[in-house]
Amino acid sequence: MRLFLGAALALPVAFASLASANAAAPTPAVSVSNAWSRPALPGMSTGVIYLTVTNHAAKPISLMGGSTPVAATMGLHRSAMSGGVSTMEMVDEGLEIPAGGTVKLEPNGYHMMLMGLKGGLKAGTSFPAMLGFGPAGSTKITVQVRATPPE
Ligand SMILES: [Cu+2]
Repeated sequence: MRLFLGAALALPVAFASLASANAAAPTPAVSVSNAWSRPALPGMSTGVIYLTVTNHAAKPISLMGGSTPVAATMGLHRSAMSGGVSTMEMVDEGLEIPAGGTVKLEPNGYHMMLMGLKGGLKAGTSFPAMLGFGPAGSTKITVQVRATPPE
């Protein structure tokens, strides 16, 4: 997985300023696997991405957000049960991945939320996306559209 430092990404200003303050820092050594999304019919406006991310660096990093050409916005969300109802919320502070640690974004937990889907997502196809990390760096991923989670 290639990593890009300072790639042009639509990320919050706070993240951008952190990134420039750490411009000399090494690119975070991150690998992403099992990135997948559920199928969506044309006309559906929202979708989700689940994935597994591993931080190979000696310092913690945070998954902050991202972007993809298939949707207007892509942000980090957390699902939770509230009074027996499943709800979800934006996670502005990011999701920390400990040094040497692996974190999974799975159904009923964290996910990347796609808003403003530009078309359907068909099972068996894939699409590109970019993940943004704090304090700096981003990585390009390929998301598989599938009806069931990868093994
Ligand atoms: Cu969501």
